[in-house]
Amino acid sequence: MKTYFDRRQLTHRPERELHNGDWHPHAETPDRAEAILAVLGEATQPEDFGTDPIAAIHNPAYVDFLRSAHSEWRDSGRPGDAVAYTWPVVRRREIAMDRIDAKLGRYSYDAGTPIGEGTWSAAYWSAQCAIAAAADVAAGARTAFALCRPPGHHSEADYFGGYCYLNSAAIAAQYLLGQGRERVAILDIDYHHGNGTQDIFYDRSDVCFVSIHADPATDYPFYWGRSDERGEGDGTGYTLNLPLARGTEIAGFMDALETACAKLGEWGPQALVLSYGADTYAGDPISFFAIETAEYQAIGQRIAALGLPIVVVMEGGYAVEALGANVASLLAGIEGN
Ligand code: SP5
Ligand code: ZN
Repeated sequence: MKTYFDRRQLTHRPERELHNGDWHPHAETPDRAEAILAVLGEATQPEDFGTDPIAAIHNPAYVDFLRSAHSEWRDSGRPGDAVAYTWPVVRRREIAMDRIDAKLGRYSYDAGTPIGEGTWSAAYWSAQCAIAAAADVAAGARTAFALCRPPGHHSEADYFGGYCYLNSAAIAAQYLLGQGRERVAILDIDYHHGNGTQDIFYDRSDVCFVSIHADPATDYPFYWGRSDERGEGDGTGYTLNLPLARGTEIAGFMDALETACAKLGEWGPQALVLSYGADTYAGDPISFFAIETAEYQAIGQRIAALGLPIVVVMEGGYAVEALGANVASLLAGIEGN
């Protein structure tokens, strides 16, 4: 299976995140990607598909904001990463905003997602990896792996958050639709609910979003991912959330995966985008499931048994020392090993 990665993705180096009332070293580090590359061996640099596939998902004002946010921050005299500190929670409306601080809050929903000098470039090339992998699958490849970093699934059409800026999985799914697929499924197995992806497709019936994740009653992103969120309008029934308790081991995870695969099999998509977070790993420093390295292979095998072409998009996973092996294990299962 081809792996897509671009070295410019390493230029995003967030310094810290707000958690438990204090600033902590940021969990989403460039060495995550290096660790995966070290195990997979080689990667192909994606071609540049430009901003059109990104604009098919993200709002133009948001994309412009992301592109210039850090230079506006710097020009306003502030050092380091740009971080939001106030959010328009109620009666938000489209008003003209000049202050970078106002824009940061308008286009985000948490204080864990800083924008640095390299963030736009890294997010852009992360999205290009997903598009390149989707283009391979559209051209007939059975599988392709987009080593996306920064991740994407918490990012909505006009929001960043949860370490995510551009929603690579959503961009890949939309790209496949543009290449003549009528029904594309997204299966999200990151520890955290993929609220951005869910929101983007919530009222649509051409993309079915199925997610297995930690119960938002106990875990980030808290406000989304409950089992009664099933889509709206035309999209009613095309969102399926399968929240699991902290401490879930492989058996409980496989039960949920069976339910997820039954739903997808019934619907009959023509391609699958897999949002893969390895933060379900037992040793993950910020998460609380208990999947072991070798067990990702069984997860991959079950997903491959759907018999669909698969674009694998990397999301979270913060146990850097085990990350390469966890990715390799899942990909081996997907490849039918
Ligand atoms: C893509 C993805 O997995 N995003 C996860 C975002 C989770 N954000 C909240 C986590 C808070 C824990 N922060 C601990 C910092 C330790 N350095
Ligand atoms: Zn996650």
